Amino acid sequence: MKVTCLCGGVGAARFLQGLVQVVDPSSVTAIVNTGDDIEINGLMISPDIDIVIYHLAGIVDEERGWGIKGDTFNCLKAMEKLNLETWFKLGDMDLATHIFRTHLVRKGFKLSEVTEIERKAFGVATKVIPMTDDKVTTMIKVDGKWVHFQDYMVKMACQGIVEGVGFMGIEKAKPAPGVIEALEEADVIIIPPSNPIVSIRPILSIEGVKDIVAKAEKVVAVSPIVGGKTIKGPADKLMASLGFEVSPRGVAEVYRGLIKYMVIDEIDFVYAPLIEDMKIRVGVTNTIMKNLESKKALASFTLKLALGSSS
Ligand code: FO1
Repeated sequence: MKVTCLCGGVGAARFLQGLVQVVDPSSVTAIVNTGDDIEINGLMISPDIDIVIYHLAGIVDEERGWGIKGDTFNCLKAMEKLNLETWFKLGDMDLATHIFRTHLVRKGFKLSEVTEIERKAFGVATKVIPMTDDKVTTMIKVDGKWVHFQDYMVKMACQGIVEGVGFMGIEKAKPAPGVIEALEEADVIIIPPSNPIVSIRPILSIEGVKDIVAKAEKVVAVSPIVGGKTIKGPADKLMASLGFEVSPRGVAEVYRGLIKYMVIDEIDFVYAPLIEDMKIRVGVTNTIMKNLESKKALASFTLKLALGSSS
């Protein structure tokens, strides 16, 4: 069985940790958002790719959800003295990944090629593919001014009134090698609990992706909104500011016409019939991924809902 996931950062990565326990890890492909990518101090950072790889490699700082467990920040302290940008916390070990990526891209490697080397170096069996090798940048309009997504999320701590979201470069971006094949060959396409606005929309906006997803039978999303808010990140704020209800029904609205199944949390059970009215079959379960057991249970439940059999 082949499983393809459309992934943002932490929520998707935690889901993948469970998924690779219930299916063969090498049968899973993660297509990862690159709209959050940013260049800082000349280094190319691909946060969602690293978050997914670090989780699958078992080396992530679980508490933060990003970076490497036990990492130190000595280089960052030294950078401060040199007046370099230090608002984005790059750990010493994490920096090696960004130096490696920047070095290879400057030598002419594509981001997808670098990512393939990276995941093998970290011993990850699951295929990890950036959504595109082209530059796409998620921009947020806050209080009348367009800023990079990381500026909004990290530097500004999601403060201010969001008036718009845009994906710079998306019109010209081509799917990275393997993206279309992974979607076409998938027995099931999963949208894990990622930010529907800034993590999944960019992937769906890449040429050809939305059409394949819309035509596929087995497409299941897990709601990242639980009890009216997100577990991590600004999905709730961004959905509200774009006029979507901050609920599983609002998430279903973002994915309308694309998903056939949806997993929602027990706390949101009242939304089940409302989402079923949108011709989306709903499964209700605990979606809070506290430990490996709950991650496995959620992955198993999600597969079962879409495939109709135990996995
Ligand atoms: N998120 C933060 O909130 N603060 C940080 O300083 C930060 C640094 C960072 C470094 C490397 C990396 O791969 C991710 C990092 N993140 C940080 C996470 C990242 O900003 C977001 O969680 C994702 O872009 C959204 O998925």
